[in-house]
Amino acid sequence: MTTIYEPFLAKAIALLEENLDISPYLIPAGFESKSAVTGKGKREAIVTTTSYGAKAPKLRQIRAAHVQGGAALQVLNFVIFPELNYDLPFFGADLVTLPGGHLIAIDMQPLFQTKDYQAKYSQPLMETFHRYQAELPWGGDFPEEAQAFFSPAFLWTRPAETKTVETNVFDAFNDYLKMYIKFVQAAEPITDSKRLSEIKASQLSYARYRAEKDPARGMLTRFYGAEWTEAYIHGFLFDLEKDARIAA
Ligand code: DBV
Repeated sequence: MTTIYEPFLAKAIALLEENLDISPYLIPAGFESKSAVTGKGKREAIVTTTSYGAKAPKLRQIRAAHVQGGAALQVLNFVIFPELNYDLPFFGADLVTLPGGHLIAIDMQPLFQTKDYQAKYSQPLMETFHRYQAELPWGGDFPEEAQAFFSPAFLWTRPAETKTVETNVFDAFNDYLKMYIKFVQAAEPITDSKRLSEIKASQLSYARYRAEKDPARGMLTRFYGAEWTEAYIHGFLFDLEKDARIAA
């Protein structure tokens, strides 16, 4: 049986393969797939988390974590981290289905909250954003401290119907990723050393924030234990600090 976010991941990989020069990104041993049994008696279920990893000439890491634990527990967290010599935003999608409902976050997360940066990387998305916002209204409650990391085109919504995820959210995810690929194709390397150090600082701050505040930490820890979860978060999901070029 296909699960709700499988078509999203398949489409993302297809778009990336068609448009960019994709190659594999090494997934550390033990993180390719992880399963655990949860619940007791009739509620017993297997929860499996699988990883996808790729890279491209301008993209340091393209990675997904796909959690599958039955109809009421499905997550696709998909993030693209550009190379440090490009001013490209991050592509971030958090597609979450829990017993309480669906929670959807899709954005191109900015390196800088400046007018110039928004004109370059958010403005071109605003028409798409407004088109989807009619069907996918603002999801409410949102951690204040996270706001610094989002763009004006941040789609944050809690669809009541699964059908909405399969149609509107699927289309929005595709349109955002297609636009992101265009940005990648147009991006020119940054050579100015001051700008390069600003990019590095911003990338680090983003990766550290995401690792520290990962909303999946509690869930993953319950399923797979703290040791595996911390290793997965720091060693694969948000691994920038482990990159040799950062350590150097
Ligand atoms: N979120 C991740 C990773 C996940 C993941 C790596 C491997 O960053 C899943 C899985 N997100 C996940 C889960 C929940 C959320 C919630 C399981 C539900 C947590 C729960 O209710 O127990 C966007 N995701 C959230 C929330 C936000 C985001 C704001 C609600 C958190 C809260 O209310 O405190 N994730 C967050 C974000 C981006 C993102 C800022 C950027 C696009 O990917």
